Amino acid sequence: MKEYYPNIPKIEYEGPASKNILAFKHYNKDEKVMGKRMSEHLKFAFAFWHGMNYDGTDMFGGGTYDRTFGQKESREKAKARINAAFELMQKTGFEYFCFHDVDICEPSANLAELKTNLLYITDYIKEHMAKTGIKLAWGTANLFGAARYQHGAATSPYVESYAAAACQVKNALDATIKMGGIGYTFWGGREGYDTLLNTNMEFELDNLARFYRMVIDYGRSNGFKGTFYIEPKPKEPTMHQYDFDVSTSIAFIQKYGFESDIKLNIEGNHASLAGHTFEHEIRVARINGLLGSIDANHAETLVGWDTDEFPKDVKSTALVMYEILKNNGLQYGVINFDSKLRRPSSDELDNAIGFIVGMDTFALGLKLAAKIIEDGRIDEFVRNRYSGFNAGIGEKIVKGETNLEELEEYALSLEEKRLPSGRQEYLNGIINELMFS
Ligand code: XUL
Ligand code: CO
Repeated sequence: MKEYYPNIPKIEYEGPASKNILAFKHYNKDEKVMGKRMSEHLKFAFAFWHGMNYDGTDMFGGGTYDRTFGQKESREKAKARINAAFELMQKTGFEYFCFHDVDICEPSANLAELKTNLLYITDYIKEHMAKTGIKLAWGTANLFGAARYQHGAATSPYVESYAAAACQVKNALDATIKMGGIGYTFWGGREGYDTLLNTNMEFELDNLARFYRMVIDYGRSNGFKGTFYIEPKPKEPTMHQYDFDVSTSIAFIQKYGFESDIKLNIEGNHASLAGHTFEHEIRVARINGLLGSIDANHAETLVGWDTDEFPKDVKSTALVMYEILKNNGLQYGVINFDSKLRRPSSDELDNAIGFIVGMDTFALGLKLAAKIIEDGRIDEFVRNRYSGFNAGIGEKIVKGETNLEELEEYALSLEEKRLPSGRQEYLNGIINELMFS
């Protein structure tokens, strides 16, 4: 079989002192952190769309890196892309991958062709999966690229678009089931609106729920035992998206009764676009028992759009991994590299370097999160902050054994006094200390 990346060796762990750009400095997959191997904590998944397809094209100019695999658009190119992807995944140590229907096939002129192409290519991918042991994390359908979704897919006012979306999701879910995926993602890039002046929001949301119900019923009756995820994003491409953030999505999940089938796939850059931190979104999902999977990337917060940068900020990955450790791991999902190269990063080594540095950033984050938990000062500080609710009137509040009259009486008996400090500066100092000790 042709080697696509002869200049990229199998990436090994060489330790923090290594200066080799093609080696892990911190991600040591068999090293144990809090009793579990790093690779169990960090189930990295490779995303076809950014890892293989995106060529650097932006609003102002064409591609800057070669993603042709030496072929013109054809089935041969689609196969070459699969070969190259599995080579790169093996060399960089991915154990999972994720796909959109259109990422893995040759271009399809219509839905019938897409169905045929998907059937063909998934047979081909399954051969690679069997040879390499690499597994499918999740699949999804691209319901945003084609003109037929210009007004939305499952929230379109046009039944033709709705049915087309149903057809695409049915086939993408069949492909996911066929390849043994552990999840299926709904990301609603066009599920939203640009102006309320032409939109029946209530009808669109009810229709979206009817759509998800049909997909879940179809999946369950065809042997899919995995988790469905909603991936929140507030905007882009649509002005206002219905899956705005985790809280909004949870309200939707609860309103339509999807709690037992749908969890959240949370993405770092989407969190920033919604005005939240990545760890905030994960915390909201986790305390509601709805943490599914994550899409790992970082925002460039100085610009207002989705830049999908490779993970680079250790403090952020530490706070993310802290949430994941507190959740006893990602029980329903993976850490998917929905991350892409900067346009000027056009050398053939850059993609591999992006993965190495991204994985190292998560490994450092995991170690720092474990240190924060083992050190215990931060958890203890938080516990103590609420200790007034452990006894007396506080305990009665928690147990639901008091009322406004009793609280009034208690409040009137108090003398005004200064409250304890929140000590944010001290807590920031602990993170710095643990980071560099
Ligand atoms: C878009 C995005 C998608 C989803 C899958 O911002 O993140 O690639 O992850 O459709
Ligand atoms: Co994503």
